Amino acid sequence: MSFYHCEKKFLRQRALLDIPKVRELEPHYSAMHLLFAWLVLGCSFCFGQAAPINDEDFVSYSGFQVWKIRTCSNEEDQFALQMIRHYKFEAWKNSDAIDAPIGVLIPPHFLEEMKRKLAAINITYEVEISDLQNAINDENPIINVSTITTKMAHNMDWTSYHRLDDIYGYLRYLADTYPNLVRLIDIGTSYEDRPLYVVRISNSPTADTQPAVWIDGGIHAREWISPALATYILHQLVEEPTNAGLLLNVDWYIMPVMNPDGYEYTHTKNRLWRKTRSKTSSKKCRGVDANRNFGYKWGGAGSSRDPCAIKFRGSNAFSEPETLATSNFITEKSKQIKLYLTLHSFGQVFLLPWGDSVAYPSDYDEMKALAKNAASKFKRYKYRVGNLAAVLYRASGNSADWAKSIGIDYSYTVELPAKDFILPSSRILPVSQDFFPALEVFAAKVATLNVT
Ligand code: 0X9
Ligand code: ZN
Repeated sequence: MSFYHCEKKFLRQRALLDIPKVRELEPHYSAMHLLFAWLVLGCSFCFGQAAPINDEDFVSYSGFQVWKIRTCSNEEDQFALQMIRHYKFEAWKNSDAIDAPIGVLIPPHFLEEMKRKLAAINITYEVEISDLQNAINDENPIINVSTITTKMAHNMDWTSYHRLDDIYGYLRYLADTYPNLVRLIDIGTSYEDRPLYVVRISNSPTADTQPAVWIDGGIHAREWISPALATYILHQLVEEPTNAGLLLNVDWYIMPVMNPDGYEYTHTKNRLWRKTRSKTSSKKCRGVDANRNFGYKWGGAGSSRDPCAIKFRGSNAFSEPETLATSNFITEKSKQIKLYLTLHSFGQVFLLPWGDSVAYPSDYDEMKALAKNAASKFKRYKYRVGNLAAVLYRASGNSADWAKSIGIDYSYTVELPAKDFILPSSRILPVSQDFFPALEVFAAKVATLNVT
């Protein structure tokens, strides 16, 4: 990022903010700072909090804006984060890195107040989305009529985001049409009783003997590009003969939608829902962040014990039927699965363990070399590669850390390209086509590994 907007403002600002010269990167506030922030921010939050919504009502984001706040120093960064926490706004991608802009979702009735507060301390921002509901309405135009009227055996395409029925219909279609290659495995049911499906692709005559790649999508309900890419990968591996080389000596396990209840909920009620849909100890708040619910370092930094928080870790590790079924299946196949890949959005980054703290596995360099090699295949979008906690933020209980911890040597989280969670459906194909060649690198590596 360029720091041109940062010039010549520090002195005036330091006086305004009254913040000490040295601050830690991690949030750390003295009572004085908190009191001061409280005074600067005022107490509008005490009165202005939105009324609790009925969980079954449709949530409109009309008038909501997404801002990118650009900070110039740790002090500003911490101050902006403190302000976001104070107002209980949702921060999108508040990377700990000082040069990363902070995305923040601002409800309409706070817009003016925020403008004033940021102007008072001279912090700059850009309005990235001026009306979130408009962006949501434009994201996924009605599926084109020809798909519905032609008598296709499935409704899937990669020019629109599809409901779960279409996705599951496509998985069944693949299993029925290519029985020698594809098996649909029902690994359990979600909290709301939807099936949890894994697709196995294997051209080996003896099942489960080849080294395998695991790919999952849709852990986070609102990251629609993730299941879209997972189904695109299925399509390419199964239906595109030129990709036959990727099936040589390698099996694939692909779970396109790990959190089907949440996914459906984002289509019907709340486009920005992230979690599962289970009941919690709070009557008001449902759902667990499935990517904080896995059983390695569960409950640590970057996860919340508050059932209303978007990073709620759950009452215990694997409290959710979705994470439990997935982890049981992967554990059962852990000798075979050599590479774990979980698809998220957004950020254009390959994240490597560990995510609970800034710590690196002993084979980090090798993991990183493979990811860099895979990322070098991307032509349209450039990805960064690095340790989760260092590049992004801490995320204890995430699935990729857990996969690494059970001995799957190559374990990655990918944050796909997008500016925010709303990505027009016209971008599904460009993102997917750009991503697919990276799998050649992964498959080639996995093919060399022994199933022990
Ligand atoms: O916070 C998360 O769970 C992920 N980011 S997201 O915006 N998609 O929610 C990052 C988790 C990274 N996890 C691992 N490195 N395994
Ligand atoms: Zn995610």
